[in-house]
Amino acid sequence: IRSRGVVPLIGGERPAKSSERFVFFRIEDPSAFKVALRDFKPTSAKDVQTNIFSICKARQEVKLGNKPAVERIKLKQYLIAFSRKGLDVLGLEGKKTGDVRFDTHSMRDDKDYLGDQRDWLPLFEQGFKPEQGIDEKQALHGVIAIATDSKSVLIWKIRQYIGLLKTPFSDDEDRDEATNDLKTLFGKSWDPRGEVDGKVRPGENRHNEHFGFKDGISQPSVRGVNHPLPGQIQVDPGVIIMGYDSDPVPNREAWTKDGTMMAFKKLHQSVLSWDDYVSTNGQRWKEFFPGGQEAANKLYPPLTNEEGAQLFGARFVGRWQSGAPIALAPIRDDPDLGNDPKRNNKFDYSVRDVPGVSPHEPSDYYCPFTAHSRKTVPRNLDPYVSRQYLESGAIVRAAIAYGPEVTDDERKAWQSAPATKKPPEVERGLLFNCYSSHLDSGFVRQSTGYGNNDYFPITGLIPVKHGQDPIIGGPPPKGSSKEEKKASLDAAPTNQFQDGDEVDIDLKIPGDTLSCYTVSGQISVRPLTQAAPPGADNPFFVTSQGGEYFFVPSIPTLKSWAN
Ligand code: N7H
Repeated sequence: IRSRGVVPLIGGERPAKSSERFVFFRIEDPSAFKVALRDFKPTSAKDVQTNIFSICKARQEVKLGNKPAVERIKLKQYLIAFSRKGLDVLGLEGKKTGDVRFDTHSMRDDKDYLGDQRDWLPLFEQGFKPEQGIDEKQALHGVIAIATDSKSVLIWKIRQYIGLLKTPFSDDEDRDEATNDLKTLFGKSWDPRGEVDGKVRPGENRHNEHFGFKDGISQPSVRGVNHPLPGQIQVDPGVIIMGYDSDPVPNREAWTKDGTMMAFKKLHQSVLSWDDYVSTNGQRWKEFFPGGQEAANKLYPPLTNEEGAQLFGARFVGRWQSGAPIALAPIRDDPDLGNDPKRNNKFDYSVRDVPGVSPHEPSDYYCPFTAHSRKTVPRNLDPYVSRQYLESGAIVRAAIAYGPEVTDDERKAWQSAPATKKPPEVERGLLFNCYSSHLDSGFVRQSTGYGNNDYFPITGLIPVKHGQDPIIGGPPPKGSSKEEKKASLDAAPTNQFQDGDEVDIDLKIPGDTLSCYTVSGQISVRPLTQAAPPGADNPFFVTSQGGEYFFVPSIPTLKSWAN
């Protein structure tokens, strides 16, 4: 898997990247494109591991006082992936990947279904006509991701002493150089339609996304490929890579083996609105304190308003900004826990130490059911949902932040504007991308079956309305015209179902007849007191700007396409 698969990150390894560019393209001359493919070298998962190893080794040498073998490590890593239209153009029309969604839909077809509430960027909208679907002459055919990282081993040592955290070399230059090389290589055979650039945040925020939370902590560990860290969720290889154990699609065509599906989404984050919402509501910390008001009154010292705001934000995410899970640190942040990879995934949301709370039932005593990381990976829903079903929904995430840091001037201007006339927020957020062998089991299930589903996680025999995921939630708009959709969102941005509706929640693993079952029943609505999603006047803080589904071929398959 490691040397054949091009997934740039498998289970739990941090990607060696400081900067990443996604070049979205159309293939203009398929034969010439295939000739160029001969000289295109995608980076294998094994290469990524070797790169990380060489950085660690050089740093170790410096630590021991030896001269490192290399003084500057420049990494340029590439991944190529194709949309369904792109595969067709390459001559694979009629050849199915086996992923029915990918074979029959572009992400644009699923815009409403995924709950994307606002207009997309023209790059991802290109030529889409609601009645006819994607315009063949405009559709994106593929993407090349270029991830760069430039590290000076010696300067890193000096930085350790003087605490200088700025990157001394520009990863952007390497990225631009790599883009130019690609443009020369593919020449007139392609039309690069748009570039979307991501960059890790500077200094101590390097591993944080724009709301300030450490990202990339929890990844599935692939059985037989890597050693799991304590508590890390383990999945069979076929959940992530096509053609192995637990691949939900039986009898895939041979060319898909070692490939994977990638879902890309550009997600805008309203950082100032988030900060404001969290700090305003943080003062109410006693209302959502584990154990209730009585326990909150006994806490000594009580939380400051700032700590209350941090707790409020942490209950939205399921982790503190440091990465510490609130399931283990429910009241105050614990940065040592957040930074310790051997402990920061060692939990499964069971509550074992509270009298009156059953350790054998899902409980939201410490962590709300709606917290983003719990919605997307509930870890344990015994006895209601099988572990096998939860495992089958795993994705490998490889997101990177984009956009500038918030400046003091921007913050001041935003804060001083009246509530009804806030200036639009600067374009910044997350270039989300993830991998799994099957879109409906992974990305799509997490978005629609989990994030946008008020009734997930299943916590009893009768569905209970917990609410939307406050980070990625947002129900599909109602109505058919643009105006109707907008009106429905403005009127009720958080309600997908009405009180008293009948719901069916399908817990079926495709291709598996043993563990299929459906929970259905009448809704019992519960007040959303725990960590209520933003209200009508404060819509969701993450807005999708568009994206696409891509198939990432294995290196041998890619080479077999080259002329
Ligand atoms: Fe999420 N955030 O900063 O709030 N996410 N996410 N995500 N996310 C996670 O464990 C975030 C998005 C998952 O195993 C953390 O790495 C933001 C989408 C999954 O415990 C944080 C955005 C989807 C996990 C964030 C965003 C997911 C996860 C905790 C968009 C899937 C692992 C750190 C702007 C469709 C859960 C960590 C587990 C964790 C944030 C998007 C899925 C901090 C800001 C679109 C599976």
